Amino acid sequence: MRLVNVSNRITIPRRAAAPGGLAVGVLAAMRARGGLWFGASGDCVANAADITPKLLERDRVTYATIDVPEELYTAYYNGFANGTLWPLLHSFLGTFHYSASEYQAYDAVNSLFACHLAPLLTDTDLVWVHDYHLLPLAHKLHDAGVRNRIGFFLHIPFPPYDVLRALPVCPQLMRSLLSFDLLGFQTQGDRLNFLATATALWGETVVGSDGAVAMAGRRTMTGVFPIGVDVADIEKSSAESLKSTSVKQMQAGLLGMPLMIGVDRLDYSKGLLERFAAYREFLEVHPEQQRRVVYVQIAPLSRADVRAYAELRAALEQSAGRTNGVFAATDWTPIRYLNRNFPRNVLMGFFRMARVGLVTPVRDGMNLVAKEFVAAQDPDDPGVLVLSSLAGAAVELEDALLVNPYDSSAIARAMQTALTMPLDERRARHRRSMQVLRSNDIHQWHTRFLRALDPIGFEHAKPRRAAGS
Ligand code: ADQ
Repeated sequence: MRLVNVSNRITIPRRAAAPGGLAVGVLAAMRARGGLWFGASGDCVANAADITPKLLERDRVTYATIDVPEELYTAYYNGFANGTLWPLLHSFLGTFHYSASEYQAYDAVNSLFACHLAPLLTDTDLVWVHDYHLLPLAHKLHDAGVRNRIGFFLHIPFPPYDVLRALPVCPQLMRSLLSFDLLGFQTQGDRLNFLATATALWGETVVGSDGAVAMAGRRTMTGVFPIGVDVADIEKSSAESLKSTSVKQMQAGLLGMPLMIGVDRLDYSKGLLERFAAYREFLEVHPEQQRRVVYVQIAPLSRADVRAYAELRAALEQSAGRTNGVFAATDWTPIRYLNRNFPRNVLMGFFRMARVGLVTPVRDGMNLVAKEFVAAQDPDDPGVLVLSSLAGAAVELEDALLVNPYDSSAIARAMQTALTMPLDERRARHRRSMQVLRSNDIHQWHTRFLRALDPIGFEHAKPRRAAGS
């Protein structure tokens, strides 16, 4: 059995990739199992007729990419995927828009994916499709004659039907999801929203007591597979990278002050404006903390061509500038706001030296940063995680300081609690959280999903661990 992962973009070795949780998770599965990873290259081709997949073999993984015509890709990616589905699935109806032509482009790019992936498949391949960019892909693969088992994992939330039905093509997309053999969700809440939508559209009889949806002779299983992190790898790399130049520079810049850190793609779902407001309130309510703490917010630009993201970027710069204007001293900058990527091991080193991790999305499927922050801590002197109760990670990380991300006073209080928490309590919370992370790490995530997708094929294909994975 060969694993075939399909995602909008893929992480090609030695090419700089934008950070993102999906790529981190899929890369771990590919490193452990080998196989084929198929997606768009990010480069353009003049005509769809000229597309030929480019293949690259590295360490038992075949990376296959296609170039997509620019106009089509923009309407698919910036338009329907990130202007329509991303806000809708995160329940942001105010940011959501719909355009029939963008939906057509989305549908057409899914057809292109299917038409170029189908010839690369063999009969025994297990196909695993990732995320909202590719909802119709199994349907398109069936049209192209593919009969393999195909699973789908949604990395982001699945909203209630009352939100989803704002989308004019909701019934078509829901229907095409039933071409998958298995649908995986981050939390039970997401799965139940999906099943309630199926019931609303097609009646109660389509949903079985085991959570499978049966329609027109097909049966689609559903399951909950919360994504995890590579705990052992993060423990090791976070400790080792304390010796790296970037981490030492950060340490020196703290001048002995505790570090509060936030690391998020620059996205309106991550609650950054609310977090900046909470930090301002924290400095007002606790003037004794002024010049006693450093807040570093790392937020690499993401989807910069989508209007809502450009607007958010401007608003964040204004907000950070206002806080620094009001509170900065000649020897202290209240917010250090960095729009750039860092190598993964350096980021884990930053987490390890931080006293407080701020992860306060207003909505998030899971949030890997929350789990990475916990895994990176020194167990003898661990930092404290302040975590949004509206992130999927809050289901597992009950020992974080859970906050409502819209409540700036609650976040400000949690910042103070975290900074003043006694060592014993920090250690106890960290120990319990680590047990949770270890019992559901990244290897268990892909193992559980693939076993559910094909129990028989799975038992015949043993994973391998690549060096360093
Ligand atoms: P994302 O929305 O991208 O993921 P998240 O889960 O936090 O969010 O993953 C981001 C990843 O990028 C983390 O591994 C983080 O370390 C990395 N990263 C962030 N900023 C970085 C920087 N400046 N430099 C380098 N790396 C950086 C989507 C969903 C989430 C879900 C994941 C995985 O939105 O809810 O958890 O997929 O399923």
